Amino acid sequence: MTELILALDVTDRDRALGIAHVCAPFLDAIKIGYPLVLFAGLEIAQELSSLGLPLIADFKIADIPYTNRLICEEVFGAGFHAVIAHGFPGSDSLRACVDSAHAHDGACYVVAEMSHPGAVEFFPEVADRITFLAMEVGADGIIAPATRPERIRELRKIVGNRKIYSPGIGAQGGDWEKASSFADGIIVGRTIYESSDPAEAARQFSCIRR
Ligand code: NUP
Repeated sequence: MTELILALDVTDRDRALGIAHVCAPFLDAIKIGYPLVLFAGLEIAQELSSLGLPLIADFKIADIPYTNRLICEEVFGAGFHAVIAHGFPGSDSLRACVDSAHAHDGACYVVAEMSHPGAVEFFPEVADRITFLAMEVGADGIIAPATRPERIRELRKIVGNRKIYSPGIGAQGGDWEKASSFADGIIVGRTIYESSDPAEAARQFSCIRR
């Protein structure tokens, strides 16, 4: 079964909480990034905790090891269960995120290749190296593009049975069916939260992904 992760990029706290509550029965995790945290604060993690779902902080952490550690400590202290980090700052920076995540019984996922059109300007050439690095430092998995499912399949050869989560379904043009045949989970934002009936949209994804 492919997991369904809601990307909750809603910039209104009450609307975000409402959508999360009605979609929760159909979700395996909720991913929260800068849009919601900058509007609602890190406390949003506590406010969502009653749903009992893993909360992934998509801050694409990309700093020096010391700063990465500070960011991760704050994120896990706030109640998140996983972080998403960039791999390009290098092994020491990434290891700081992985070590902090594991010290909190959490997970660290690494952006191997991004899903938007401009990603092809840099990412394809470094994606394999970033993925090898992610495996070497003990990351729990990678983020790979649903918009280019053949890349998920390629990166799977490096990742083995660690996780691959894929954004880019729907609004970015990615096809859920192709992505879910190679990924462990799909990350879906606008197609669910901009729907006139977010719970029904999430329910439909939860049916088709089985
Ligand atoms: O490569 C990436 N592409 C991507 O869309 C890495 C990501 N983390 N994301 C995130 O996935 C993006 O920031 C957003 O939160 C979500 C996709 O949302 P949507 O395009 O389904 O609305």
